[in-house]
Amino acid sequence: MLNVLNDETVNPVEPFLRSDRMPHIWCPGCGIGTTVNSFARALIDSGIDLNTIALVSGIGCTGRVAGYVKLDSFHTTHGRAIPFATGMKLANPKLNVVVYSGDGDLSAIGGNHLIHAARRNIDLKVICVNNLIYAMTGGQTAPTTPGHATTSTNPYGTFEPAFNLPALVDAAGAVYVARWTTFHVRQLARSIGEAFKKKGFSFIEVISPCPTLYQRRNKMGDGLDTMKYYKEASKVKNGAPTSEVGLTLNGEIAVGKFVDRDRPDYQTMMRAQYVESLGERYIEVTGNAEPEMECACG
Ligand SMILES: Cc1ncc(C[n+]2csc(CCOP(=O)(O)OP(=O)(O)O)c2C)c(N)n1
Ligand code: SF4
Ligand SMILES: [Mg+2]
Repeated sequence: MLNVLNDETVNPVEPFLRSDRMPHIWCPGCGIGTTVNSFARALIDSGIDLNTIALVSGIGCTGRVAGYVKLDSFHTTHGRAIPFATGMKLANPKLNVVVYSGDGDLSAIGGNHLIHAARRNIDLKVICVNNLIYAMTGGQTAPTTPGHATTSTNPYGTFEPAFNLPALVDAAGAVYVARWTTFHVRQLARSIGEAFKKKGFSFIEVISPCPTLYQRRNKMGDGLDTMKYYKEASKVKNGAPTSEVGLTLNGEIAVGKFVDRDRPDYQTMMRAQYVESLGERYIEVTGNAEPEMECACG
């Protein structure tokens, strides 16, 4: 891997991808691939042992990330990436478990898992690509779709109040909450690196274009027009109260690190409770960071 990273003729991100799966399914101008680039940069910069990473996706255009990264990765059922990831973390606490999925997968069908994983402070790094709709299935309204947006299920405009995801996970107890857009590639990579250093439930929202379904229906132009909108409409508001960072159809996008707090994670609390009640009878599951087989990333 190191030789490849020093080879200027190879894109440094390439070793993190399953090139045999290319071309990928994402449309021109889609933001999901950009987020993968930032994720790979974060892995390079943090120097994290790739053998310790398990990446879990649900279903959706974003869910396809699991199939393209050269890591131990799992493409699970719709809405179930977090419970799957929780099981892995409990069985092998030494793993760095990343959940990489879409806004619909994580906050609609998977919404309960999201809030309870945050409440329990399970040590997971959640990267939520928020394109404000269910893209893969045709651009239906999601819990994140801003009011007045046009979608395939609300052709005359949406009218439901949308979730403000940073506020939701903050209220539930997440220890790290940040939001960037696909314009903020470096900041996103830095945030992912920070999340790897935190113990507990970390949530990074990435606002990302779906030019094919969301931008087109809402007359917002193509992928490049959306980058210009993200650049102009974003305001860095580190530490902003998450109740104030909700999104609107064409308005300001508050970005930055909103929450960075410390509290004991689920397994620390579990250990303390069981040691108190069971004493020496408590046998802890410590896990194993050594691969039983060499991982695909070689
Ligand atoms: C149990 C179940 N219900 C519904 C679906 C259909 N479905 C697949 S992906 C998806 C929405 C995904 O939206 P999101 O997570 O936002 O991903 P995106 O495609 O926008 O990246 C839905 C409803 C499914 N696969 N399984
Ligand atoms: S439908 Fe939208 S989210 Fe899915 S790949 Fe195309 S642009 Fe990306
Ligand atoms: Mg979506």
